[in-house]
Amino acid sequence: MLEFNKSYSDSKKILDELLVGNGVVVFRDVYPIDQINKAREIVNKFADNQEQKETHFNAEAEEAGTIHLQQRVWNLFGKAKVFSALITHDIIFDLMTKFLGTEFICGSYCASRLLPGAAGQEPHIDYPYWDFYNKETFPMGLNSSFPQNCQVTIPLDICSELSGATAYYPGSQKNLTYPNKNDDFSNLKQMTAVPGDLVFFNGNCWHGAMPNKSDHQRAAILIEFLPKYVKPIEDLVSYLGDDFKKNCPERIKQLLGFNYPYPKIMEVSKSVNDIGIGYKSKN
Ligand SMILES: O=C(O)CCC(=O)C(=O)O
Ligand SMILES: [Fe+2]
Repeated sequence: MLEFNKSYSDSKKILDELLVGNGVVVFRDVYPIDQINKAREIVNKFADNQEQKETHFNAEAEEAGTIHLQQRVWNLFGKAKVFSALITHDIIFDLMTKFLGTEFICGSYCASRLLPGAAGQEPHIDYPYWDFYNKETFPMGLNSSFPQNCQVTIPLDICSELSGATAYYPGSQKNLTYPNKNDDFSNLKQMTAVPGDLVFFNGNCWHGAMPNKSDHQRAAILIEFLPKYVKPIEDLVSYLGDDFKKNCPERIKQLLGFNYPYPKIMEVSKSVNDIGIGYKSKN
């Protein structure tokens, strides 16, 4: 796993590692520990008190009757201000702007908490290909030559081999396929990281939460970033009140997709003609 600190200079090396290298990069010591602890406290409060929410890639845990040990807290924008601060970090905006385009958006913002005894997830790839096992529902010739996703993990607890740090299969993102039981998973690595770190990985890289065999919880924030034109998995906008939407910072507006107005109700839209570069008329 390539490691950097906050003062990296070569973003091309980082983005190449995500696209055509091992698929995972970690930044050490990015967030102050009290900011992470604040986020952790809120995630724990919700995870402790809410009903079990939708999760995914957990068929084995469901069968074993331990799915309640793998918890999700969704809609982090709506939970507390600290989550807006974490997601708008300059490193995230610098790298995602280059990787996914200047109007990249957030497609999901949640926390994943594994309690001791949690079974972990099956190996998978992330959105927009998370149901790529239904290959016939995707366009012909689809490949991973350019990014349409980037995942970010912000550990809230120690993510160790024992506590179920997310596993990944280095380089598997280069060939867009959905992993299955006949694949060779022997070269499995884990995204080991501690609170304060910031992990990026290519969602096409085979990965999944591992079993938590430790005696402590393993919570991590999971963020899905997408180019502006991909339909997100989580409806982040409907959760939020007008007050939040009007008063949130520009970066949050971008993340919520407000800068890209589609689908638009064209029939009632005012008469505008603002798409196109105007080859002749504007010269
Ligand atoms: O919690 C984790 O370690 C990974 C979760 C994940 O990959 C997912 O839910 O798509
Ligand atoms: Fe995933």
